[in-house]
Amino acid sequence: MELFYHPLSRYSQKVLIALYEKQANFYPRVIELSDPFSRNEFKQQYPLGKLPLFKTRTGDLLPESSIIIDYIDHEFATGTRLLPQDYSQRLQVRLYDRLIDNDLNNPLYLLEQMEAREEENPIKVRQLEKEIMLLLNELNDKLQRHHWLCGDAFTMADCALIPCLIHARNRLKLYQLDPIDRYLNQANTRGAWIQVQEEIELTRIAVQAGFRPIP
Ligand SMILES: N[C@@H](CCC(=O)N[C@@H](CS)C(=O)NCC(=O)O)C(=O)O
Repeated sequence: MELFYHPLSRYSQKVLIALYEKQANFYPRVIELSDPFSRNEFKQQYPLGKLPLFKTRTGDLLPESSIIIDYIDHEFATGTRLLPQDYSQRLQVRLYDRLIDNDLNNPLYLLEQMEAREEENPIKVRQLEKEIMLLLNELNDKLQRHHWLCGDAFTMADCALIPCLIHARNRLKLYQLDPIDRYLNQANTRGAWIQVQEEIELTRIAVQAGFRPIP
């Protein structure tokens, strides 16, 4: 099994956390989407050209972070169960996974794109920040009642949330939201996330030193 990914892509980080939680064996294949040669080569294999992408045991290609996590949770009996067996609990996990991708990860990405392009549009920035804060406040309330996002157990919803919160932390003053702050400290002691963070750090250092193109 192979994972095509980039260590600085949040959707890739989400899947990496899941793979480490499951103690799954896989071949890591880092793809530099910012490098035209590497991008074209990847697109020949997967024309939509998005990361992460997973090659299954039977050689099928699976895109979409949540679908990949569903597959590996089913495929590996080891480690953390990421999608609860109970139907209503599983529905909650799927719901929050969708909300986080659509209403937190994607607007965060739009903000980063605007910054990278040095695009001046304060109204759009405020609108995106408001959208993000609406969901963060709801997550904050939920975390007041739960240890992990959807209960006592770590799930796919946490795989989706942790990388986003780390990126949102400085920009959005998350330390004012106590339950989210507590959750972040707790996430920082989780083995799977520590492993992902190490790779993020090494990649950042390589990008800063000019050894790798900026994603
Ligand atoms: N819904 C997809 C989103 C994947 C996605 O947007 N990946 C970004 C990197 S974080 C990407 O590959 N962007 C390159 C592009 O859009 O050309 C998932 O959950 O995996």
